[in-house]
Amino acid sequence: QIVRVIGAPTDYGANRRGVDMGPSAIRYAGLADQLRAAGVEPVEAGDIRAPYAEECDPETRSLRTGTARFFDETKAVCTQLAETVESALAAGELPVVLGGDHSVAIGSVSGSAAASPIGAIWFDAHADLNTPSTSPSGNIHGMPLAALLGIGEFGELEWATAPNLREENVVLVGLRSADEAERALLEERDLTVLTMSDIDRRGITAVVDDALEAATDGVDEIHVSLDLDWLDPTAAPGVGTPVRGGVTYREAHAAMEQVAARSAIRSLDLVEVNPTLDRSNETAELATELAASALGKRIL
Ligand code: DIR
Ligand code: MN
Ligand code: MN
Ligand code: MN
Repeated sequence: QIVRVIGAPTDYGANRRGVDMGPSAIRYAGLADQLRAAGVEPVEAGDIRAPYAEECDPETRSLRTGTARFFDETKAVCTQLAETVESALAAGELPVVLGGDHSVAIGSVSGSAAASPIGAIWFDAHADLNTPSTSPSGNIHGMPLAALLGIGEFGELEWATAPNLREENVVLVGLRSADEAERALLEERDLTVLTMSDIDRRGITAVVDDALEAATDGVDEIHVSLDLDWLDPTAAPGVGTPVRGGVTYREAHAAMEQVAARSAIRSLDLVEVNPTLDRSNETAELATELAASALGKRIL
């Protein structure tokens, strides 16, 4: 299996944070070697062109009534990324997208779902279900799932939605921070939510079993979106929005190994690694290890 490694070095949060250095940090941490250890063959595609925040026009920051900062830049990056992911899949490769902030998932998932239906598992402390009008921050990294599902203002934006992704096949795992509008959405919609409390009560294996079952109901393959803030900050300090009470290092590996065992993974994101906040590139290393587990690396 050829794995196409695609960098998407965005950092379009409220203040420039440094998450745009994620792709470089993850490569430097030894992603290619880890992937080879997983028995796949990495091919480096380089980075999608993403202008630095300082190059961008500060006036391009709002969409209709609400706010989505760096909307135009995010659209440009995600459109290119979607095309790159789609052509990797057409060539029989498995795309691994290195963020960048989580807004890049709008591109990776829409590219991944372009040709045929797919499920998605969001391993994340957050729900990423805000829209420009509900977002408390205006940061698009808190909106990618809403965009892909065409929720709110995103319904009119063809580039941002993934019609081949049904919400019945979307699963959030490890949620522990949701804004008010996100809670309301989760009440009324058909996404599956498995929170940290579910993991506390039932254990990671039972929870990931349920996640895989829901995500693959009626579809053959899944996209895995791994926001490194899914893990507890003690294991993954190099992220922009850490939330205490996340999964442990070992739970994260167990989850990824379980995903690999189902061998239904079509594409993978590794996002929100921020080297400026990290401890000697530990979070980037963790991202490479988890990618290897998700793609089939085993202890024996
Ligand atoms: C928050 C934080 N819900 C927001 N979201 C984050 O800004 O919309 N997502 N950090 O990863
Ligand atoms: Mn996220
Ligand atoms: Mn998050
Ligand atoms: Mn985020």
